[in-house]
Amino acid sequence: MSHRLKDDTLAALQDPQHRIPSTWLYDQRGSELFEAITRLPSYYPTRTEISILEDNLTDIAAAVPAQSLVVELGSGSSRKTVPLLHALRQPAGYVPLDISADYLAEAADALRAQVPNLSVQPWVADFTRAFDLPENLPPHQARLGFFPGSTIGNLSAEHASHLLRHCHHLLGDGAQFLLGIDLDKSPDVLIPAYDDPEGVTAAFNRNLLVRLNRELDADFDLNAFRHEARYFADPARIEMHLVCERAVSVQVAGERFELAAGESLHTETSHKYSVAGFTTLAAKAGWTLRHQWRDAESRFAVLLMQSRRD
Ligand code: AVI
Repeated sequence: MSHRLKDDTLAALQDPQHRIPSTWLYDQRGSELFEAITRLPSYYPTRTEISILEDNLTDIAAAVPAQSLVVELGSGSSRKTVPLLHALRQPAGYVPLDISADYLAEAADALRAQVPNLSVQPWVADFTRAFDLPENLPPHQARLGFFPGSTIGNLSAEHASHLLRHCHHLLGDGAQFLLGIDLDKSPDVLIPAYDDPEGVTAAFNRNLLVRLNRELDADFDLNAFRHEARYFADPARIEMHLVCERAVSVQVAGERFELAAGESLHTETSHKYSVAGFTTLAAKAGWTLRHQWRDAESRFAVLLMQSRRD
């Protein structure tokens, strides 16, 4: 039994907000369902970011110093990382960071096969907390942080700013950071992205209850919970909830909780930024915006930021 999962879940059930950190959505099945989400017609962020990267690879490569070491937060979606590594001028190496050692090793092997002759140094790290880089890095001219997928949007503004500050320190002088952010837009586009007609996001969200039943010896009745995506304008965000359709009594890790009809478990927040708003947040953490690339409808932005000396 994971103590952190247990502590986070019990704390969420004891607190009136019932907020469970979204990292717990990603067990094996959750990761597979998320991968399926990224291919849904209504989930625009992944394909939009890929096409922004593809359309601007030459400009991106020109703006990044030759012999940069690429440090990716997350073990990499080869759909984004491989074209970037191919486009960059003599990348010095690639360091993917991920919390899951198994997933990381698999992804690193797949990448080695697609980008031969590149030093690939997978590194197990939880980037939602303070982390280090390996010591024996290959020689390089500068470091490029790469954080695609708008995953930074799943952090609170406070955590996002800690992470940006930590990366500023870790990547060092002359570093750059290439990062994807999802932009605020009409709920008519956002809600279907997080509540698709195929029901994949609902299954992704409900899978958390399957995980809690399995790993915390809980007895959530899956049929009593409905997936809901809620849009809020200030700060702009989507929240995913599991709403109780009726009063529920549930046992988790030996403790019993009563949930009333209409109460919900808040399982994820996905912040939607403006480039100006994100630039202000990043500036406080030592980063200056150098370039931005967007799609024609301004749904998503890829930002290249430069580290500023403090
Ligand atoms: C991983 N992350 C950027 C996704 C998002 O859009 O916030 C997670 C997700 N949740 C539901 N659909 C996708």
